Amino acid sequence: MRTQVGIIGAGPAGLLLAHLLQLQGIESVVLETRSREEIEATLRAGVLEQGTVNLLDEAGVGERMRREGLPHQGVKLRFDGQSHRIPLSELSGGRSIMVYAQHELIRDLVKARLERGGPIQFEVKEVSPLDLDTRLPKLRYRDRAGAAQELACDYIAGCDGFHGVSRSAIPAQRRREFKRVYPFGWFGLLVEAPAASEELIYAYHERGFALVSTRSPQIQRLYLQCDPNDDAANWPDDRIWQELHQRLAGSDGLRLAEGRIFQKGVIAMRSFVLEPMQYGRLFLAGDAAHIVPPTGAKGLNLAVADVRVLAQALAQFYGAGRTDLLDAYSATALRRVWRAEHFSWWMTSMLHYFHDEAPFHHRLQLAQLRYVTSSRAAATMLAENYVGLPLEQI
Ligand code: FAS
Ligand code: PHB
Repeated sequence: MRTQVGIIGAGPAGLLLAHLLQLQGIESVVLETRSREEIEATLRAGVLEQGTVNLLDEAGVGERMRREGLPHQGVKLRFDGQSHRIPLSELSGGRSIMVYAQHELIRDLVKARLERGGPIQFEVKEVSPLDLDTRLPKLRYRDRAGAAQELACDYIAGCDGFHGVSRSAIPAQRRREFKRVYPFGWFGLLVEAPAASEELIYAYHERGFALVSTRSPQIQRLYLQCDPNDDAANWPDDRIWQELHQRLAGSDGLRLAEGRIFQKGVIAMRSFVLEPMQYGRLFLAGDAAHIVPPTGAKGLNLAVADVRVLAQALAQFYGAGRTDLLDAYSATALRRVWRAEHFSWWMTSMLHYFHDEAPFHHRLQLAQLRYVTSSRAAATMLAENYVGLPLEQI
């Protein structure tokens, strides 16, 4: 088999890249190890930056997002029992965020792909990228029926997430890895209950961080700072509610509505960057090349930013035979990656309780929170990073 661009992974990075290329008349084949049902049911991110929303609109896959997504113009930081609103839109020239679940976006992208006759091979196995430093790289794999297949490509896009194969296909001596692992994780849950707040609440508390997010007026997404090696079995519902009420308690009458918890899971917290994000004719995008702790809500948005740059570079190659944007892909993408890495580390450091740190550290965190919620300059820094710097800016 032969195609122009072989794409490993049908996550937001792989599917959006395939779509953007198709809009430019560039062929691609998406190889995915899991089934359509599995990828459309994977619970992950929930916040889309302004730039991501605009790109999905421009690419013609934003209709359901507009209909069912929840635009938010602000976000709240909570500490000492009080919530403090950061007016995101007011401080960022009218930009905002959209709360729209990642798996809903995956459904939209799979539907658009299949309706346009674009190939996605689900349930493939043993994907291995080969001949990456030649003019005809290949993807060997076993298809759903188990038959050995070989896909020859001009270029390969590694969009297979943190645990995929594409990163390790880069020789060790040709890659540098930058990482930080945090001494805590997030315990995430989905609840059938009315929203406690019309905007997200990031809460700092000595018992640990808590996040009040949402999916719809009936379904809430809640997170609690927990031990990274914790197990959902250690969290019976009454312990969850008790912990949430304690961490969100205050004199302002905020009261979380309880309800049926129908999903629980522990999420690891790490920062990771691979440099460069390219090797020969292999280009990495999204979690395959970088991970951010979810505190800054950047993971999905970075994947989108990467494939926007990569799609433009591939379009320039196929349209004008030029490779300067492809040659600059890694450096271009990494500028935004490091900005998001810094912002995500900064939000994580400010809002989580470091149990092993001295009380001096906790006082510093409170001083930081008081400054960010009282200084227009500091709040503007948070706001413009949270809604996302314009994609064309960095
Ligand atoms: P993805 O991991 O989404 O997709 C990669 C795809 O490649 C998967 O479908 C996988 O099955 C497939 N694949 C893997 N190996 C393969 C192989 N060898 N061959 C073929 N296919 C292969 N971000 C937030 O902003 N907020 C959150 O709350 C949040 N929660 C998260 C929770 C978890 C558990 C995780 C892991 C991430 C979370 N993130 C969150 C970050 C998340 O949104 C990612 O940044 C986003 O999924 C990245 O998209 P992709 O790069 O497309 O990778
Ligand atoms: C979510 O809604 O899942 C969510 C929101 C904000 C974050 C992380 C996750 O920072």
